Amino acid sequence: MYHLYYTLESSAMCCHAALEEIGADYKLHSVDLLSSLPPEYLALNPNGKVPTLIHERDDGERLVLFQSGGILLYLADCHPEAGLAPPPGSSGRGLCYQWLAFLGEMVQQSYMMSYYPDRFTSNPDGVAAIDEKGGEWIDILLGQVDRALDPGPYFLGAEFSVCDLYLHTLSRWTPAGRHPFDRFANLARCAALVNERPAVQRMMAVHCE
Ligand SMILES: N[C@@H](CCC(=O)N[C@@H](CS)C(=O)NCC(=O)O)C(=O)O
Repeated sequence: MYHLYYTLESSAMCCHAALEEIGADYKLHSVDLLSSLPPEYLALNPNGKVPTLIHERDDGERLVLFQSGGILLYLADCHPEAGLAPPPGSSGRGLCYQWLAFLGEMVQQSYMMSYYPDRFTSNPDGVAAIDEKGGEWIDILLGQVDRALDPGPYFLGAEFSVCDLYLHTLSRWTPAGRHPFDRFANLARCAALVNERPAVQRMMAVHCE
């Protein structure tokens, strides 16, 4: 049994979609990021972020995981029959590690600079410049991903993987129309393709009713 701690339209979307792809038994637990988080949640995820996954394993262990990239790979490993990642040791798996790390460490961080610029400086006069720089980085990095998705349609060519679920989640991060994905044809095509998957549609029905 899995427990996913989530907030609507957050990084948890890709993990939620992966649970749907697998057809696993899971429960959703809503986390209110706008209120101060209870100590019980901070004990699970000391960063005070979502997602957090708890896996009550068949061997009796209760595993707690945070960071969506790690959660996605763990789920892919526990359920190889779902075909969410190429086998460990394959070249496809290497690329899967690369792109998940790139999306999490680089692309997501540039979004953070743009949406939470005050977190990157103690100088109030520097906030606008960090937001601007974040936007520049988003363009540079999404451009790189767009080239990697040519010819695609997925990160790993013809083979769908958890990298595409992560990308689909990032494609939703366009508050007030900022940094829209449709400037990048291959990105937009990949996100649209992922969006059509029945499992992703079930996840979207919860997050974006
Ligand atoms: N790289 C992390 C990022 C998690 C993250 O930043 N989640 C956001 C929601 S999309 C969050 O919890 N934000 C609350 C905050 O930063 O205070 C992951 O993918 O799990």
